[in-house]
Amino acid sequence: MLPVSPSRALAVCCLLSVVSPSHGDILSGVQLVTELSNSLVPKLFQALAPGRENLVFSPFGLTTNVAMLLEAANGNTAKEILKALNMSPESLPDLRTGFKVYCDTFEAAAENPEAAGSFNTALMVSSQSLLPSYKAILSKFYRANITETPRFDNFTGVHPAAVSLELRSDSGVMSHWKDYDQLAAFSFLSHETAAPFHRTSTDTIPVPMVPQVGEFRAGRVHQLNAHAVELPLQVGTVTLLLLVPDSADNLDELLVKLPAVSLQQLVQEWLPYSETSVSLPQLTIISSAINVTPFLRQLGIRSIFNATSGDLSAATVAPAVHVKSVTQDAFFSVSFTSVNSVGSASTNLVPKRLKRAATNLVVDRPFLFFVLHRDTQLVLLAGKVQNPTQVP
Ligand SMILES: *[C@@H]1O[C@H](CO)[C@@H](O)[C@H](O)[C@H]1NC(C)=O
Ligand SMILES: *[C@@H]1O[C@H](CO)[C@@H](O)[C@H](O)[C@H]1NC(C)=O
Ligand SMILES: CC(=O)N[C@H]1CO[C@H](CO)[C@@H](O)[C@@H]1O
Repeated sequence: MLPVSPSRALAVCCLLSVVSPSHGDILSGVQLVTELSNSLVPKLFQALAPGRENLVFSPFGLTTNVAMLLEAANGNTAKEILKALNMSPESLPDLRTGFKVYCDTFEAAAENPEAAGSFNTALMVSSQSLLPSYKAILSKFYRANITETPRFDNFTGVHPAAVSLELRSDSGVMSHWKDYDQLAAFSFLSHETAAPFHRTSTDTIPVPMVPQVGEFRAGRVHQLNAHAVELPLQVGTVTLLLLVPDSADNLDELLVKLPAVSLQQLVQEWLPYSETSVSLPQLTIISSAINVTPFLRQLGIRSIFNATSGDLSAATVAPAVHVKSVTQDAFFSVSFTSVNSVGSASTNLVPKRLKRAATNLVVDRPFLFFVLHRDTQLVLLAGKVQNPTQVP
């Protein structure tokens, strides 16, 4: 293969994107966004998991907000963000293409009544009007919802010189299990509806369990000392990956080992399809409102928060601009039809589903979950469950 210099690749890429992105550009854009976003997952767990029993967050929502800030930044502020993301400035066209493809995909999925209940939005509130060129980029590539709330100095009637930006993402998936009607029938016949859940090796609580049976990607991942299974959801664009440590005390170890593993590789290469039976706690509602501002500072993105040192001149001509906060709302819920509502007609579906399972997993200890884009393993949502009985 001929070596292609980065600058030449960029020139070709920009030429093509004037027409429309080629298949290759789309693939590399999607791969860039997937890697960038998924690389934040272990770091977000490290930062957010301590002190929270149950947690859900959206790495993709955060990555979208950070990319919107990168688009706003110039000079050293842009360099600081690129360094934190481990990204070269030449990748910006790929980044835009990747976000546009994902935003289009999630938007199309949200319009499909089957998938209603899956949403992902990036929002920005500015205390002054923003440059039209910046707003055009945000709406074209990031589908951002921009709110401008111009304030005036009421002595002089002019805009105050200082501008503040607030960024937020709002991501959630609310779904039935796939084929939930048939699973309810299975559960009616043979499933234990409650099981002891080991919150720690010494603390056990009884929790209601949901059965899943089928041909799933599943297996033990020795690199993580954990079991993994990918479960289908009725919202077809995403799947649910569970990582269950070997014992109740191994969750912290799992979090430490997570950075060494690519979820793409884990799902596509390490988990063979096999006849699988899983019992897991009902994930009725898990939701978090999280201030990710401290996380971004920790990542090395600092000057945007300081009106003196930050350069956000691509977003506004105001002499002093700073980011007030970056927050996110994340939500996950899987509803399950009560066993009592199963009609007798559906019980004849059961024999086919009672094949002997090669893998048998009872999720009776703290675990991690990931809502993944089905085809690329982009993590839309990630989280942990340590106390399944906790209701918000
Ligand atoms: C944009 O956000 C505002 C404030 O959250 C909301 O009221 C509005 O409906 C949103 N617009 C769109 C198009 O999503
Ligand atoms: C903001 O940046 C200026 C100039 O670099 C620096 O002097 C000041 O201490 C910073 N303020 C904060 C709160 O970090
Ligand atoms: C609170 C208040 O008086 N706000 C006014 C400040 O000035 C602007 C522009 O002159 C008005 O639109 C606001 O109503």
